[in-house]
Amino acid sequence: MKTWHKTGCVLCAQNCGLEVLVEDDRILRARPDKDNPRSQGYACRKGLNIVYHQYPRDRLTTPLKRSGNGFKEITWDQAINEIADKLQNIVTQHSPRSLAYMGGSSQGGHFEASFGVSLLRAMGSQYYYSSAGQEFSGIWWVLGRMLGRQYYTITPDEHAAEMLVGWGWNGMMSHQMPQARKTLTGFSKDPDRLLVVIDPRKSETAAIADIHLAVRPGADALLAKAMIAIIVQEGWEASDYITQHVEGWERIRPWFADFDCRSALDVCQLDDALVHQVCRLMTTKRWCMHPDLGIYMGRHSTLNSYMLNILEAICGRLCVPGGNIIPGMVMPMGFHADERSPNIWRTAETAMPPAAAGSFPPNVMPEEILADRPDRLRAVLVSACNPLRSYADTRMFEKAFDRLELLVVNDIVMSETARRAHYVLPCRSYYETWDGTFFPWTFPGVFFQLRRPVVTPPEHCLESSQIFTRLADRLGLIPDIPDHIRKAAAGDRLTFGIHLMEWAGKTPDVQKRMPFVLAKTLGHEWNSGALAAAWGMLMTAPKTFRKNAARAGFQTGLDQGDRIFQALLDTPQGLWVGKADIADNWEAICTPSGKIEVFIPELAEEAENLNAICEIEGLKMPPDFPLILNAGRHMDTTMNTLMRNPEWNKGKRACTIAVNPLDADSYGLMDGQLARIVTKAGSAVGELQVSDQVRSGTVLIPHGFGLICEESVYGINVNQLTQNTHRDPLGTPIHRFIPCRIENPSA
Ligand SMILES: Nc1nc2c(c(=O)[nH]1)N[C@H]1C(S)=C(S)[C@@H](COP(=O)(O)OP(=O)(O)OC[C@H]3O[C@@H](n4cnc5c(=O)[nH]c(N)nc54)[C@H](O)[C@@H]3O)O[C@H]1N2
Ligand SMILES: Nc1nc2c(c(=O)[nH]1)N[C@H]1C(S)=C(S)[C@@H](COP(=O)(O)OP(=O)(O)OC[C@H]3O[C@@H](n4cnc5c(=O)[nH]c(N)nc54)[C@H](O)[C@@H]3O)O[C@H]1N2
Ligand code: SF4
Ligand SMILES: [Mo]
Repeated sequence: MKTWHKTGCVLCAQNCGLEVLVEDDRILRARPDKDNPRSQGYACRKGLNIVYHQYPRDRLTTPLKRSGNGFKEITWDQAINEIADKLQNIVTQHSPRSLAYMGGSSQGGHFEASFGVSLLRAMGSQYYYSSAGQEFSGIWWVLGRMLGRQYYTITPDEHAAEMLVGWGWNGMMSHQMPQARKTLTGFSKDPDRLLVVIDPRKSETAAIADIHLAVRPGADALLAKAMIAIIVQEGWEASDYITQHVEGWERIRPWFADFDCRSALDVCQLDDALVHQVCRLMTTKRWCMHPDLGIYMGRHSTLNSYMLNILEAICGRLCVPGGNIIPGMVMPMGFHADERSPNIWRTAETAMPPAAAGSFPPNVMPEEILADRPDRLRAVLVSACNPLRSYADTRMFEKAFDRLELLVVNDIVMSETARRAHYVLPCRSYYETWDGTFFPWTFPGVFFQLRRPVVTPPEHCLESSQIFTRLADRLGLIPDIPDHIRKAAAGDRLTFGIHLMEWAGKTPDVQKRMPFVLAKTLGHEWNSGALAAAWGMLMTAPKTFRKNAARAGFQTGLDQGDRIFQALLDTPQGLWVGKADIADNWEAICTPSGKIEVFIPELAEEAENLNAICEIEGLKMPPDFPLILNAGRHMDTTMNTLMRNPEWNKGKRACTIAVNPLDADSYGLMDGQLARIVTKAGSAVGELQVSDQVRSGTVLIPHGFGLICEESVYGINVNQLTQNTHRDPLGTPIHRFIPCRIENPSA
């Protein structure tokens, strides 16, 4: 019998609602779920092709151990025993600093992170690396300084805005906002609303914009400084708002008061009048901004974020309706890892702080492994990520991983990283187990969907949560759980909760090991550590969420979390679990002054000195690499490394080296022929695409290719062209500004 099941897309952070048709325990196809309150029947081509993700050709079904050049199948007991012993030896012999966990930021599964981080912490290490550390280190660090918390991701409140500014964001292809295409075309078509796009090229989003500022690649910080300066020089800033809510403006105002805007805009290759027009709109309209990888992975990453936030602050657009707001969230995405605190570790070799709300940037990991020091990294637990394709500089990562004494990979497939591991552990896919949505994209509503298993996992597959729990157990890191607590787990959840809290109150370490305790009790009953962790998260949610939940109809009380949990179980399409209030934004700000702090001492010199003259130098390309590679184009045919079966793109031009017609002409290259791209890190040959979407002087290649499928490589692994050292001071890769050249391989 065929049955439709409600679930969600696990491919990107939007997690749009899907319904999947299941027959004989197999997903046949997917359609958008109209009942999902956040996505409301919206889904893109990728989500509709979810079967290709769920049924890859290289699915793992049993634990594997490296043996010579290949792998041999082993039992779970053997895998857990051997890995635990090795971990213990490495940490005892060297130091806890020799251990890292890399994972926890997949777009479909969120609960493993609390287990991975708990295991790491229980073994004495703070070295948690994640994908967030290669996207958001700069912006989250800046938010930590300006608003007081690194996880106060300022989300655009687009529904209440008259103008949406997409800066370095191609939402028509990458989404990154609920119902992105619908929202963007809505802005574009509505005569009363405006879409402004700041992007060097005519992206799919720029193409429908009311105003497109085609900024020179890498010149965003300079442009933002010029825009702030225009506003200051014209006297357009939001004075009342600044007086009331902003601290430090008088101190930094001189950076802009005499700034030479015209020369700066010349360097940015932008029209003075058009930029003035945008500045006027920014000081008269209700607007919000969506910056993205063009800014975060762009040249000057952290400085870009600083400048953009100052711009928003002086226009009075932070923490106001229709502006950029601190969203309501069930749980913060990490913690405030202020590197000035002596309790926060830096990396040993590169002295990098965990600026992305507690996670370190993957870019520094190869140096941390290859370092010549006793406390270098020696053991890495990788889970739900694929560093050997996703992170910069595959060759450096391979070299580093080959030096590890222990590399363990949890995955559903034999990924490129798994192929180099000592142990490969087979996981349940996100359609075979429980997990949830997490990203706070909406305001004032707070959305949550508890995704349930819709098909049975292969017999020997486990959740990463369960794997980490087994390891912690074998390592003796979980306190002995009394019988009455175990038994209570089979009964009423609230009674269990009361017993658990009573025991936790008088037993050391229980609080710190809570994910494991939950997994071994409720998780044992429910066959899911993730589901147990979801219950635990709701039961111990922070006060701000409890308040939001009460506004959404879940009255406060000891059982509030449990009632929300039950409602989520009863509502498979997801639910509004909270309603935020803008007034709480101002209370949330926890800087020393209690206001938005625009003076950041560490960035002051760079910000003050930024001008046309130094940027003319900084933007000059070396003679042997005259072009700029944008290593990471997002299209309907790309999805990180989550779609491994090339058939999903059959007949499509998925992975090309794209250039502008002018550049193709000048190099004597034709659409469809082979071209070679060369960077400092390496070279690759692929199909050339000639397209007006590419800005002259630049080259576009998607990421997420170079995947091995049935022993042949599919597409270009763009990270063989990137260097892990080509990065911002906080570790973010500068993937949008890589010096390169194009050659004719047959010449
Ligand atoms: N189809 C598809 N969608 C995805 C993904 C995917 O793999 N495929 N991945 C998801 C993930 S994990 C993420 S993080 C998001 C990323 O989503 P986006 O950040 O929207 O992705 P990009 O394509 O990098 O878009 C950034 C835009 O920045 C522009 N840009 C490049 N250089 C500069 C510059 O110097 N200045 C400015 N102002 N702009 C510049 C590019 O031309 C591009 O149009 O996408 C998500 N969605
Ligand atoms: N050059 C370049 N590189 C980039 C980017 C770029 O723009 N340019 N963008 C980057 C960005 S924004 C991001 S977010 C990263 C993403 O990089 P990664 O964090 O590596 O994410 P994915 O490619 O999604 O890889 C997820 C891995 O998880 C596995 N997986 C899927 N489901 C499960 C499961 O249920 N359990 C377990 N244990 N594993 C599972 C998949 O098989 C896959 O191997 O890549 C980035 N890499
Ligand atoms: S926008 Fe993202 S979550 Fe939605 S269907 Fe597409 S890939 Fe999936
Ligand atoms: Mo990402």
